[in-house]
Formats: sequence, C-alpha cells, structure tokens
Amino acid sequence: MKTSHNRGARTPARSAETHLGACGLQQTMKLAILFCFLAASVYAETGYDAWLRYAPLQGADRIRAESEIPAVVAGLDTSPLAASAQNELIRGLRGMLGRTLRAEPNLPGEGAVVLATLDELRRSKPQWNLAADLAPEAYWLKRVVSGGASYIVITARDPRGLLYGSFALLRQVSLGESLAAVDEKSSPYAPVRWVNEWDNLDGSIERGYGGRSIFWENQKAREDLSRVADYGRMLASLGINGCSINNVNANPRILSADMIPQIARIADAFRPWGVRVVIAVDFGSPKTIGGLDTFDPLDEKVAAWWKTTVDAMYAAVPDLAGFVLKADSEGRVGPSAYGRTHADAANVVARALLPHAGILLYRGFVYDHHMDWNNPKNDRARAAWDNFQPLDGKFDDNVLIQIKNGPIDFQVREPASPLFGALEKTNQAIELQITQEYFGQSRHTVFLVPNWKATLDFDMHALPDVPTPVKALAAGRTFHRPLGGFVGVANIGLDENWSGNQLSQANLYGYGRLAWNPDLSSQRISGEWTRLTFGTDPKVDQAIDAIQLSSWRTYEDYTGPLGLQTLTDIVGNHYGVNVEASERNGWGQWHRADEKGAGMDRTAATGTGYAGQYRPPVARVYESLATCPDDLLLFFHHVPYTYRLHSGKTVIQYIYDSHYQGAAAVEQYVEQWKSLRGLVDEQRYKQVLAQLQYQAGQAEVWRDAVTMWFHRASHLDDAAGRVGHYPNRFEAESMALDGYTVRDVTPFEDASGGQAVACPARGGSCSAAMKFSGAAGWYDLRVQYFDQSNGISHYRVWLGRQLLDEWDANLVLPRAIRLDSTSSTRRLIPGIALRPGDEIRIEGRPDGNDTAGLDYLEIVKETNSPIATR
Ligand code: GCV
Repeated sequence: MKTSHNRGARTPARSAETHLGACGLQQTMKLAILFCFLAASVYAETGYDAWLRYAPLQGADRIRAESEIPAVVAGLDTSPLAASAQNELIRGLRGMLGRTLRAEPNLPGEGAVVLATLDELRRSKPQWNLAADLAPEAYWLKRVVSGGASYIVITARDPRGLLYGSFALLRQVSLGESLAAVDEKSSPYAPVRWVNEWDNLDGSIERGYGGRSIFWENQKAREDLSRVADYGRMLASLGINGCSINNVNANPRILSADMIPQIARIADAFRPWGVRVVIAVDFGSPKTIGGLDTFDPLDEKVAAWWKTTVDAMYAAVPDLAGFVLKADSEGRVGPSAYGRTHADAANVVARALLPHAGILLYRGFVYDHHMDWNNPKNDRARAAWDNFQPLDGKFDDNVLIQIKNGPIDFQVREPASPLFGALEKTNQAIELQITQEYFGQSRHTVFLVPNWKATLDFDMHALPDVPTPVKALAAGRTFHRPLGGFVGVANIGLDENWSGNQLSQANLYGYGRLAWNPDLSSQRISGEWTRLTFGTDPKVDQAIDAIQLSSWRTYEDYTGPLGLQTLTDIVGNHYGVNVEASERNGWGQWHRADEKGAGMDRTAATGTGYAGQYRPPVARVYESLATCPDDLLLFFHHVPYTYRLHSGKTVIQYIYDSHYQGAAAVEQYVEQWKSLRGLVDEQRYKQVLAQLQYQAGQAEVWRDAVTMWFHRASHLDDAAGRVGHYPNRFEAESMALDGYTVRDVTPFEDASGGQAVACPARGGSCSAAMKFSGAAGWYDLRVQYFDQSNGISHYRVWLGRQLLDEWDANLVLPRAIRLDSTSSTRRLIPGIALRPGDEIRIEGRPDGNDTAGLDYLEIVKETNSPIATR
C-alpha cells in the first residue's frame, strides 16, 4: 500500500549528477560539493504533501530551531488524538531539522516538548501554575523554564486542542518563527468548522476538479482509504473538525443499512485526526428507502423512521457530527410537498440527532428555478431571506441554517447574503465554495481568500451600536447563539496534488485558516501558504503572493466586472463564456444586459425590492446610485452603458478596459512565474507554468468574447480602439482552406469573428494556410484551436516545408464537445523567423467527434527575445 511518504517524497528534479557535474567545474573542496548540492536541492515535488512538507530549514532558521527545540517530546495525554499529535511533531521536526525527537510518556528530567491537557499539567506539575480558561479545542503554546530545564508546553482543555496546538507549533517552526519565549493562546472562532465534499457514491464529484473521489467508488467506500487518512491530517492541521463525505444532492442510499459499515470505515480513517464524519441526507428517504408512504415531517411514522435510522448510524459511528440537508432546492424534495415549513423539516431530523449530540446543517440555498424571466419583479437573490427570515426562532437549537456567502451562487462578486443579518434566534453557518465552480475550475488560478474576506468582514448593521460583521453573525457571536460556524465546499480528489492545480491548494488552506480565525489578513494567509508550500526564498514568496493576492480581481476583470456576475454558460458547464446563457430562463442568474444597458434593478423603489432585505444602513447604500459601490453597481441597478461610474468612466468603457487589464495581468503572471525557474522544483515549476499559460490563453478568449458581445449589444466603440480590431490576427475562415469548412459558432462571441473552421474529413486531414506579408523578423505564433473532449485531434504547423510544431489536442478540459469557448485553446510557438511571402500552414487531423477546429492565428513580435527584430 502506498503511503503519503511515497507520494510526497521529494526526489531530485534532475539527476544529482547533472547538478553536481555543472557545479563540479568550479569546485575543489568537499564543502563546495555540499554547497552545490544544497543549492541544487530544488526537488521535484508532486504537491501531495501540500503545506505539510516540513522541508529542511536553512540558515539562521535552522540554527535557531536547533537551539530552541529540545530532544524529547513527552506525551502525557494517552488519547489517540494526542498520539497523532506526538507522531506529527516527531515527523515534522525530523523533516525540518533532520533530528528524531525521543518519544516519552512522562516528563523527563531534561527539557522537552510537552503535550498535556491543563488537567494533566495541574496534576503532574502544579508548580508550573499553568491555569487558563481555555475554550474547547483551543490551545496554548508556552515556554516554561523550571528546575534548570526549558520546556515547550502544548496544552489545551481537550486532546483536540493538543492536536491543533501541535500543528500550530510546527507551522511556526516551518515559518522560521522563534519559540524562545512563545506564549500564545489561540481559540477557534466558532465551533463548527466543516468541509462539505460533493462526492457521489459512484466516485464522481459534482463540481470537483481534482480527480475522482477519495471516499467512494462503485457505490461503496474505497478499499484503500489511506488518502482519507492523509486528508484528515491536512484538515486537522487547519483545525477543521467535520467533513461531510457525500454530495448534498444526496443519494438516499447513503442511509440504507448496508452503507453503515462503509461510513464507519471512513470515520475510522478520519478519527485519529479529530475529523468527524457528516452525512448529507435526502429528505425523501423515509419513503424512498424507508418504505413508508410519506416523508411528511409532521407524520409520526416519519419522525420514528428518522429516529431509528439515526440510532443505527450512531451505533456504528458514535462520534458522527451530524447531517447536512438540501431540501426543496434544484429538484430535491422537501417539506413543500406536504405544505410544511423548513423548520418542520429541519426539526424532525434534528430531534433524531439530538440524543447523540448530533447537529443538522440545513441549507439556506432554496430558490425557485422556474421563475418567469419576463417579470421584472422576480429575483432569485431574494429567495434565501424570503424563505428563512419569517421562520426565525422556529428552528431547534441543534439546527444551523447553512447560508452561501452571497444571495445567488458563488459568483465572481456578490454582496453578502442579507439572511446573515436577519436571523437573530436561529443558528447559522456561512457556506464558502473552495472548489472554483465559477472561478475557472482549478484551471485558472484564483485565490479566494480576499473574496471570502470581503463577505466575512462586511458589517451587516444587525445591531445599532456595535459592528456586526458576517463572521460574527455566522459564528453565533452577535446574537449569542449556541452554535455557528463555517462550511467550505472542498476542492480535493484523487489527483496527486489533490486539487488539480498546485496554486489552488491555497484555497483549502485559506479556508481552514479563516474558519479558525477569520481576522487573519489575506496577506498573512497567502504568505504562510506560500512559504509552507514553496519554501522561504523571498523572490519566490513575493512572486507567488503577488499572483495570488491579485488573482481574484484579475479573474473578475476578464469574466464579469461591476457585479454582472460570472458571464459563463450557467445552463452548461459553468466554465466557458456565454453572456446570454443566464437570460430568458428560470434559473434567475440574470443580468438583464441588452442593447440599452445592463444590470438588475434590485432597488426597493423601482426594482425587485431585494436591497430592502438588508438592515436600513446597508439598504440605503445599495439603494442609491450615488452610494452603491461600482463593483456591485450592476448587481443592484440597471443603467445605460453611458452611465458614469464614480471613477468618471462609462460603464461600457469600464467593461472594455477591465477585460483588457485582466487578460494582460495573466500574461504578466506567466512572466512572473518564469522568473522563478530554478528556484522552484522543476516538476511544480512546469505544472504551474503550463497552467498559467493556458489561463493566459483563456483570459484572452474571455476578453474578446465579452467585449465583442457588449460591443455588438451597445453599438458603442472602445475609446482605445481595441475591441473588434485585432491587427495581428488571421481568421481561419479567411485563410486558404483545404478540406476545412467554415462554421458559425454559437454563441457567436465564443469564436473570433463569430466563425471558425472544422474538418469534417474522417481519417484524413485538413489545412488552412496564409501568406505572411509583414516585415522580416522574429515572431511568436499563437494558434487558437479547439481542444474538444470527444476525441484527440492532431495539429501540425508548417512554415513552407518545415514542420514548426505538432501536438495532440488532449488537454483535460471541462466537457467541451463543440467549437466554443470551453474548447478554445491557445498553442504558443515562440521565436520563429518570418520573411515576407512565407506560407504558414496549419494542418488538423480530426479524431472521433473532435473536428480539429481552428479559430485564428496570431503573429506577434517575439516577446521574450532581447532582440525583437534582426
Ligand atoms: C451540489 C449550484 C451548483 C450545484 C450545487 C448547488 C448547491 O447550483 O451548480 O452543483 O449542487 O449549487 O449548492 O446545492
């Protein structure tokens, strides 16, 4: 069986001989060899170890840590969690210092890292006087000097706190922070800190972009659950204490008797890490698998069924944390089937959980997806408040309403859901989406912490005299609720690097850190993650932080600025561009952009009234055009394209400019990343480079599509003259075609000029050729082609008779079976010497239903050469 050690092992990127050979030219002494080897120890890494790499400390950090860390780790607490903590301390310190601490069950006469609860310390070392009023799961790291020995004490009220404290200590050592005088108490901000996995029992993952499920395959728990254990360790390192292991679009079978042993196995894998299992349940289960003729929550038979079923589950998994329930939403059955309320539904399940101290997370994501688009008063954004605010106070105390950060659905920018400010007598939790459904799905780097913080820090003005930010409301602090917290829809799967994109791992890390302490800044979280994941070279850290911290704004700039929301195919894969896909259907992600203007009028005065769901001080800001922030302007107001923003720019010009800025920013990311060559291990360097280069091509697809759409709709020109003018671009449909046929692309904005060419020939190939008429010089060629997922077509690019490049169109993209913006992909062929009259010919050989489509060729002056022309 493979272990995480194998998976995450760092192996030299290239053979050591290569590096030593290169350095060997200059070396004369053994020391020089050692130095050379260290410098070359930029290992190949898979990303499996994520932020728990425990890479060897260097320089002053190492010298300090060696002097500060004793040789013994004394585990006074005998619980399994404390054993995990002790092992982790030994593992981590061995990685960072190359030293294996002695594991002792008692306090030795010499200095030690001491793992003990406050009670245990009070008994064994009363003279240390370590008393504190620690919250459950909180920890205290404290240097104690006693009897001539120096101890680093990790203490807590409970073993879970010991585990979290141990990870905190290791983090500090990894970050090069001194423990000489450490005295740090840290409490979790809220009791509920969960992740939700949207994993199906067949092993697929809804909105998962990091491979298949680590939990399920073929309707059963996987045979090998070692990845679950490793995931539990990652979650524990962040203080996450619960994980729902199946999709909220729940298969009712999860509650059938034969699933109980499967769930118990998963719980066993998580248990050493203090992660409690949560089950997503289907509200119709009493009928579908219970054999009853009803699932009416007020029917006694139904209540009895929930009780018996829950009892059986707890008999096998006594520490089950509870259930999550999606009802009356997106086709899921719910209490409306019997004219009952959400409180009726939640309480019947919660009462079955109560004797076991289980809790129910009832999702606030309830809306009608058959709304009439023609009615300007209809508004999906209203739904959460309309459904749940009137029920405030009707839910049992072990129910939490799980509320998405915004009122729609994890869009690139949304205001905070007004429901956060509207529940005073009901527990709530905030739901954040770590998996990047509307944020480029792990193929685009988007660090979501700044986005989440915009909501968490937003003051809902729920009380007149004190700030009431969303984080305090969600945690239950504002209205002194017994429960509250955070739920993150996680982004992990069987991919070697867990999330499909090395840089997207930062979102899981960031979520966990915020759930523990939402007051941490985005800069702090990004800085921690980068140093833990890529090491402490300041050049590396600065470049990665700069990319991460600007990436949300960048993504917003090239997808949907000004509160338009992500202008993606909302009835399809939520990935490619389709500006109008949101309109004229019942789903309600409307932006109402037309030829005159754009935006949803959500004001109380003339619109849907949504703005009025906020407390008056907030409502006033959004209601008025004068005060509504530009970033949310089109979320709250419908305005003409010529409307001037606070900056003085018109709406249409902002849309054009932001898209060009966003696309340029991603090109810049590529250059920033390239500057790290040799400073980051080769494997991750290449993976991230490929990802960013792909993203740069996609950002351009988005830029052109959205700006073309708005140009066509508004008939207003771009003041900078860019939109509709692509001087270096040669449309495939205008080239000399052999076999290729011209196709209109739908929607038109998904291809340059609205058209592309496809090769219908089976077994043969087609070509598109053009004559170069520019000045002689060095150029980069950018071939925009379509990489469909229903075949692997092959492309070749010729300069006269010389083959310049060839490739298979085999990228793993979201379902892309047509010529559209999802399949649209850029191939870069850099550094080509062109002369006037040269013929460039692109040849495509189709495969399966993939038609080897082509959109255009761009010929641009070589970007990377110091000499642009020769
Ligand atoms: C799990 C959105 C997503 C769905 C998801 C749903 C939810 O609609 O597209 O995949 O379903 O939200 O959060 O329940």
